[in-house]
Amino acid sequence: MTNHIPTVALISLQNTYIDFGIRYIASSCRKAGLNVHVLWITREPTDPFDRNSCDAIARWLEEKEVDLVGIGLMSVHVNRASLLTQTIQTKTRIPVIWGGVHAIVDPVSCLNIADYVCTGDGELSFVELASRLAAKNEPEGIDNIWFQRNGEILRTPRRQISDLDSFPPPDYELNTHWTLRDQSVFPLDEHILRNGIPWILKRHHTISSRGCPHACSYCYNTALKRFFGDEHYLRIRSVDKLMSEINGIIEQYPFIETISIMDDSFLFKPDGWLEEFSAKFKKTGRTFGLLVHPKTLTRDRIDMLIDAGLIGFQMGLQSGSERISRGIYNRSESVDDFIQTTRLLDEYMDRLHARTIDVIVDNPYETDEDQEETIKVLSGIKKPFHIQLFSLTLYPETDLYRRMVAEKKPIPAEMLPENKEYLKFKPTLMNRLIWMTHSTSRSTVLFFMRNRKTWWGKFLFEIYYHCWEKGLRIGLRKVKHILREFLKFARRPAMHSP
Ligand code: B12
Ligand code: SF4
Repeated sequence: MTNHIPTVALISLQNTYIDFGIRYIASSCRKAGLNVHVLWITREPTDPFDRNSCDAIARWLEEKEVDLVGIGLMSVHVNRASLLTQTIQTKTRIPVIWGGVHAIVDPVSCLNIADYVCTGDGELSFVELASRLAAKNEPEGIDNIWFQRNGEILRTPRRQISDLDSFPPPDYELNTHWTLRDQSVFPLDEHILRNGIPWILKRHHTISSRGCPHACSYCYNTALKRFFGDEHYLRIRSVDKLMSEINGIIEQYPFIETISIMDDSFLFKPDGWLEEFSAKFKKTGRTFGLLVHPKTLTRDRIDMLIDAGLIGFQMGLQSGSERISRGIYNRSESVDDFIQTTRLLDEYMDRLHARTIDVIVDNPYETDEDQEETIKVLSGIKKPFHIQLFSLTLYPETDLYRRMVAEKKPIPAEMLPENKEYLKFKPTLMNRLIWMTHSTSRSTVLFFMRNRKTWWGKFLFEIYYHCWEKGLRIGLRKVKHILREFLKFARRPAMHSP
C-alpha cells in the first residue's frame, strides 16, 4: 500500500478552449484528490504540429512528475495525437490513455498507438486507472478501459453513466491549466483565455445533456446508439446543477454575457425541464444560444425561451432535397417541416440576432438536381441568416460510413477525417452558389442557377463570385446590365484595319 497521490495531465487537442470531456474528467480527478494539470493545444487540426512542440510537452510532463497522461480526441485529431503520444512514449516512461469520441468509436485502432483507451464516459474510469497505476496495482477489469497485453486486447464492458448530476461541473481552476505557445508550455491565465475565441466574444460554453434522440446517418450518435443502446444513451442534467454551473461561471468571470449551450439537440427535453430552465436562466440577466432540431421548435417554446434570453441558434437543413435528407441522411424532419420552422422564426427576426443553418456539401450521393433543391430552399429564407457549410466527412462507425462500405461505394481519401479540412468545401459552382444564398438576393441566385450550364452564365458567375468574395454585393439588375454590355461587345462587327 502506498500513499502516493497520483498526478495526471489531461491534454486537449481542440482548436479552442472548449472541451467538455477534458474539463469533466479534470474536475472528477480533483474531486478524487488527484493532482491535475490540463494542457490546451488550441490549433486547427490541419495546422502543422511540430516535433519541437511535442518535445516541449514531454519535458513539461517529466517536470510535473506526471503518472498518467490523458489525451482527448475527435477523429480529426488522430495524426497529431499519434505524433504526440509517440514522442511521450519515446522520451518518457509515462503511460498514455486516449479518450473522447474517436477512442469510443475506434478503440482497436487507437490501441496501435496509445497504451490504454477509454471506450465510454471517462470520469470514473480515468480516476480509477490513474489511482491503480500510481499505486502500482493491476489495471485490468476497469469498465471502459481497454489495453493490450501480449498482443491481445483486454476488453471490459462499455459504460455510460446515467446520472450526470453525480459529476462535479467542468473544471475552470485556471492555476493548473497550461497552453502551448511558440513551442513551449505556458501557464494559462485569464488574459490568454479572454483573448481566445470564444471568450473574446464574452461567450461561455456549456452542455446540459448527452446524446440525441435523432439518428442522422452521418452523425456519431448513430454509432453511440449501437454501442450503448437506448437505456443509458440520452442523459439530462438537472436544471439546478446546470444553473449552479452557469451562476458559478458568471460569478468567477463577470464579463461573460452569453452562454452557448452545446447540447446536440437542446429541445428534446420535457416541457417541465424547459420551463424551469427558462425561469431560472432569466434571473441571470444573460443571453444564450442553442443548437436545435427544426422539429422541436414550437411557438410556445420560442416565446418562452426568448423571454428567458435566447438570442440565437444553429439548426440543420443539411440538404434541401428530400431524397438526400430522408433517404441518405435519415433526417427525421421533411424539407417542408424545415421550411415551416423558418417561416415561424421569421416572426421573431427582431429578437433573434443569430440564425445559423448547417448545410452539408460534397456528398457523392447528391446530384446537381439535389443541390438545386437546396439552393431553392435557402434562397427562400428571409435574411439575415448565416450558413455553416460542411464538407461531408465520413466519421468511423456512423451509419453512412457503414452504408458506403456495405454498398462498396468508393470512399475517396479526402472524405476521411484524418485527411480533411472539414470546413473547406470543393469550389464547384453549385457549392459556391449554396454558400452565397445567405447574402445574395433570391433572384440573383436563381438566375445563376438556371443559367449555370451556358458558357456566359459560368463566365458571369465567376466575375460575380469574385466581387462577392471581396464584399461587393451586386444586384441582379446590375448583373443583367453587365451581361447585356458584354453580349453587345461580343457580337460587335469585326473591325478591320484600313
Ligand atoms: C460540443 C461539441 C463541439 C465543441 C467542443 C468539442 C468538445 N470536445 O468539447 C466544438 C464547437 C469546438 C466542436 C468542434 C468540432 N466538432 Co464537435 N461536437 C460537440 C458535441 C455536440 C458535444 C461533445 C461533448 O462535449 N459531449 C459531452 C462530453 C462530456 O462528452 P465527450 O466529449 O464524449 O467526453 C466523454 C468521453 O468521450 C470521455 N473522454 C473525452 N475526452 C477524454 C479524454 C480522456 C483522457 C479520457 C480518458 C476520456 C475522455 O469522457 C468524457 C466524459 O464522460 C459532439 C456531439 C456528441 N454527441 O458528442 C460533437 C462532435 C464531437 N463533434 C464532431 C466534429 C466532427 C467536430 C468538428 C471536427 C467539425 C464539426 N463538424 O463541427 C469540430 C472540430 C474542432 C477542432 N477544430 O478541433 C463530431 C466528432 C465525430 C468524430 N468521430 O470525431 C461529433 C461527435 C458530432 C457529430 N456530428 O458526429 N464540437
Ligand atoms: S440531430 Fe444533430 S446531433 Fe442529433 S443525430 Fe442528427 S446530426 Fe446528430
